[in-house]
Amino acid sequence: MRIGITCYPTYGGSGIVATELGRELAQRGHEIHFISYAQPIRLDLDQSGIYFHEVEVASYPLFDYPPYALALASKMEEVATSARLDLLHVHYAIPHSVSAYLARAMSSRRLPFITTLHGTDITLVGADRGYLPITRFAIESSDGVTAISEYLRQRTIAEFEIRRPIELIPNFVNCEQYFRRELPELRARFAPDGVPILVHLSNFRPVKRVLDAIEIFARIARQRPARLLMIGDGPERANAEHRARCLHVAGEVTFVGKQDRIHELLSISDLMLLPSEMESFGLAALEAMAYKVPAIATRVGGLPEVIEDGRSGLLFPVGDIEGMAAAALDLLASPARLREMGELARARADENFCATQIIPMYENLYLKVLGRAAAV
Ligand code: GMT
Repeated sequence: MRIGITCYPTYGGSGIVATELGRELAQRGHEIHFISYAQPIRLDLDQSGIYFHEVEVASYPLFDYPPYALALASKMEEVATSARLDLLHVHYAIPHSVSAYLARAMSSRRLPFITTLHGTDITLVGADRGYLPITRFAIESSDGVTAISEYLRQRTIAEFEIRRPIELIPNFVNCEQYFRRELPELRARFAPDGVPILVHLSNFRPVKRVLDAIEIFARIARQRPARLLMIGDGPERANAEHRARCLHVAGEVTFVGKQDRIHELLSISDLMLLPSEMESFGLAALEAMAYKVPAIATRVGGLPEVIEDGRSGLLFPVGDIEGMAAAALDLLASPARLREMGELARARADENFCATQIIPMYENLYLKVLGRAAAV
């Protein structure tokens, strides 16, 4: 199939899922055309079957807000015609599904579109009264809709009063490429004295409660030597650095910024801290689990669908800094239990979230939307 994929190209779960999906689909022989305002991070244009089309948003003194959604719609239609796309698959409802709706209406060829809901497009942005009606309209108008967790599926149906079917297709990792490597030199660079390494990976937005990660770590570091790797960047980074200084752990916390090397950094980590206010899925936790790094996370959104509490990780109420710190200290004091939890985390990823299981679900949906397969 020839598929146009649109996503936010910046550092964020939905863009990563869309990019990985495109890469997997291209490997399976499909032709994938990314359409966005910038090349998505993690996208390798040298991979056969992958193309990138940049959306340029012309400005004009009259425009306080350049109309990206319209420029995107025009580009989608143009690419669909020139590359003879079978369908569009947009990630994150706003504004991508509205642009796809316009492209479909403009196109002289049949151009169905699928919307994948990722989380904040429903829970924060879409729930805003200013966006709710258009989000609901775009969801109802899509030819196929998927949500990345059962939590998000149910919440979308309830809050947006959606009457059409929404399919659950969970996020995934490539289980062949995502595996723990032994990297003693790199590990020694971050933890020279062989102490355990905790890790936080996010876009440092307020919803991630990055300061809680620092608070939790400070309580751990008061009791035992440890290091914290902070991977990612975003609005809360300066506050997090400041809090680390205030809590006298700046020397033990390394902010590495946005990273392409997460394979290596997760390989040298022992335990993830993911104290988010909300996660519709928690891709960072799944990626860590593939590297045998269990997460201490919050019992919110779709996280309980990813992490089995007490088995492949531990779940706590939002803001329970003391509870999360105590649990981390217990685990670090028992390397055998930590190792076992890491193994179970990997097994959970293997059994439920490998690309080999998930990509065919998308392919089946594409065929269904194209009318080439019997409706399920
Ligand atoms: O969490 C963010 O701020 C980024 C956001 C996105 O759309 O890029 O992440 C959402 O999608 C990810 C991929 O499906 C999920 O793993 C995240 O849980 C979800 N974030 C939230 O629901 C807050």
